[in-house]
Amino acid sequence: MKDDISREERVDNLKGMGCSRKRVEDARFTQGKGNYVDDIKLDGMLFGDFVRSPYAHARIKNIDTAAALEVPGVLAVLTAADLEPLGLHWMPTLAGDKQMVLADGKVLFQGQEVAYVVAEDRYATADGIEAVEVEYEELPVIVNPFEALKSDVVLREDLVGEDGSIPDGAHGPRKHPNHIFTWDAGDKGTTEEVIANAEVVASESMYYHRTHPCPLETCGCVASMDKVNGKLTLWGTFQAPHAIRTVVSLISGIEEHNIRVISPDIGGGFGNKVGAYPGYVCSVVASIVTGKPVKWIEDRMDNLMTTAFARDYHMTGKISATKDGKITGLHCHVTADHGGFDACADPTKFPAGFMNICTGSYDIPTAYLEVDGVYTNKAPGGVSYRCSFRVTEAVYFIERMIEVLAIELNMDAAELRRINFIKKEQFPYTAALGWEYDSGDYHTAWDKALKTVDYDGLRAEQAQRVEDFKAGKTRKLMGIGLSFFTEIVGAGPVKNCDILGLGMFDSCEIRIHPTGSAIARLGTISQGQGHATTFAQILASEIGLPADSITIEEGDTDTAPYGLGTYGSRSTPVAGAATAMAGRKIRAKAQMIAAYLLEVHDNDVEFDVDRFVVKGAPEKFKTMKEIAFAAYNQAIPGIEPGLEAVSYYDPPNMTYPFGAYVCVMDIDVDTGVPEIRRFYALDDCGTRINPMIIEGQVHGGLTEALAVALGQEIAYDDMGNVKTGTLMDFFLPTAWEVPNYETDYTVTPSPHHPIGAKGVGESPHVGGVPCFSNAVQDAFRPFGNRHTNMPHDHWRIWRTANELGLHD
Ligand code: PCD
Repeated sequence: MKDDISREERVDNLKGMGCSRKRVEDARFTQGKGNYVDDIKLDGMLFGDFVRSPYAHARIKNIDTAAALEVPGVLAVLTAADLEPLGLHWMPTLAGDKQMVLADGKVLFQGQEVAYVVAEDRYATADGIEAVEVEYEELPVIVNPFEALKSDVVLREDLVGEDGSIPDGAHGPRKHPNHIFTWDAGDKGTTEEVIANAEVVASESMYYHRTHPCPLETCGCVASMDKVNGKLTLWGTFQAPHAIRTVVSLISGIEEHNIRVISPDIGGGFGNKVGAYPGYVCSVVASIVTGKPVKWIEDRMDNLMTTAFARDYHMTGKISATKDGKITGLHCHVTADHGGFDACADPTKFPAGFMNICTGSYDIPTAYLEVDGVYTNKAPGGVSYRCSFRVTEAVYFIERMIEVLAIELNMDAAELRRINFIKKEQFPYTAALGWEYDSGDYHTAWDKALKTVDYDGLRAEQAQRVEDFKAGKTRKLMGIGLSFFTEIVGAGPVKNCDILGLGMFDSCEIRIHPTGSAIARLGTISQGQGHATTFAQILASEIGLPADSITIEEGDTDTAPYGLGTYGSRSTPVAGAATAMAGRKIRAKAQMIAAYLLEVHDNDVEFDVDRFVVKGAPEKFKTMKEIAFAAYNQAIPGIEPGLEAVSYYDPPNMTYPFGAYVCVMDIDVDTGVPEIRRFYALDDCGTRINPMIIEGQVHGGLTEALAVALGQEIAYDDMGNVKTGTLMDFFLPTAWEVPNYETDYTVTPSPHHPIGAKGVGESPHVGGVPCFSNAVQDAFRPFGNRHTNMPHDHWRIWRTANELGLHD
């Protein structure tokens, strides 16, 4: 048989890996046909919402719900006292701590959930909330973690013995009632010795402020208990639907097969939707109590003030080097502000996430990291924002330390990076703090970046600008921001990584239909990343059916295989690998079928794009479409009918994407307004599945980086009031602030991933924040600046200029 189309056309028809296939989900998103949790409307559905504390720290003297229950439409008001008999007034957090579902005796942060009002509609609920009377007795507030460790005020009375003793926490001994854990990594003795005897040492303290991912869609759920069949269905904004099912089962006692968790379309997750919130628990209880479906949807202020924050790390570092700039040691101490409950979503063994990637992209012989977690009167969380596991903090830390060391050495910061990079031939490379980097070629990426932006030319221009400024010819300074980052994404392996005991593998199940189309289901869940587009591309290349003929389904625990969800850029490294592996199982069976149909031995056929051909006789072949039909409709001796496969993939290691970023910025010293003239981003995420989607991911991550570096902040006053709880005060960049990004890439495949792919979603944020910050700091370097803290909003930039005497 002869084909009328060429091999290239056959490849193109598949729209497989490497193709900028248009996003299949956009047809519904752009036409308003998405189905988000608030679009779910069920018969008789009720609405629940919270009475929240106006105080950051207070004792609850009394809650009077009588008047609320009189409000027309109000059906129930839940308090901790109602949840207590069910054992649901507290819930476990992802970090091994426990958290109040509803205020039990006291509140620990502003906005904390005090009572849950259930009514016939949202308006009646709001009226009911107004009518609940809570008597508070104010307690002293602590918003500073350093003060918390010195204070006599005990925030978590539940964690102190009656005799005042301090029992161990989930991560070992605690040294003060407000202390959560000390966690360390590396060689303390050697590191301190190396630094004490070094030729050059640079020290710096920096604060990576508290911020929030602020997804377009806030968190919410609909709980529906079918008492007749004993089935609970829970729709919600869950980044990890299976984990939610298991946790709901464990804490409610409902058997897991009677719980169906569904994540419908999600309007951005960014880590905000990984954890479990009191709203989920209260909605489930309310549905069980009333026998009706109950919806809970946050408003914007609830979302900003009470759900998973990000960062809030106070970091102090020492970096040592030889006179010619070879780094010899790194020391880092972190005071981590976790708020009122430790609800960080880090793997169990890593209470400070992957902060121990803080040696960055450099060959540093010895290092030591120590992190102290602390309770304060702030909201819990610490999971989120385009970096689940504290990689952003780690990369910010090392990329600032490098800049400070460059100042100390009076050396160019690009050159300092170059001479310390881990070399290509050193991979796989074991870092001083324990990680094994899978692959990298940093020098190639760095050289490409510096050449593209004409780095030397930029430095010459900057020097001229400094002269002109000093001569009074301009009021604008020029900053060149550099950053080179190494990310760590794709948790598992199961042996290292679990969350609350749930091992971090992932899964894919494929069912090929007789006519040669397919459905694949995964344990992950897209929140906008485009999984329905890209996972079909992986399969198209693996099994030779067009991506357009493959449906990808995620997020329904009744149909999808068990998986740990989407965060930490783990979908491509873990579920993407599972997809390829399941595809290969399909291919192996298809090979046997093809051989049978072609009347040759299994080993005499080989896969070619969309078919199996007889080796040496390409005119003899069976297409995958034909094979699929035969799999169902032809009796083949020794082979059972059907064409399905499943893979549960436990990765041998994480993947280590990296990138080189350069930002060129002009700063008006009189207004403090920065103007981003150029932003160049080179990303290496190994094998690229969909270049267009990667570019979109980079644009999104950089824009969130710009936000965090240049203004976004969850700020508290001394009384624990959130000062930035609305979008009037919380900076969300728009097209107005966002520059034109130039994207670029190199490809260094992961050696252990079946298709060589690494994650990319988090990378631009991780690398972007230090790049924007370094640009601001670099503009002031010629005038004596060493370090100023983010966010670099207009007034802080102005203040830096002022402090450096540039307004005199
Ligand atoms: N890719 C390709 N290639 C490669 C890689 C990748 O193509 N090599 C693509 C994929 O397929 C997808 C994306 O890209 O689609 C992404 O991916 P990844 O990296 O793997 O990731 P994932 O897992 O999927 O996701 C996650 C991420 C995160 S983490 C975040 S934050 C964010 C990002 O993602 N989020 C979001 N991005 C995004 N986008 C959107 N639109 N939305 C959202 O929400 Mo976390 O941890 O959670 O914090």
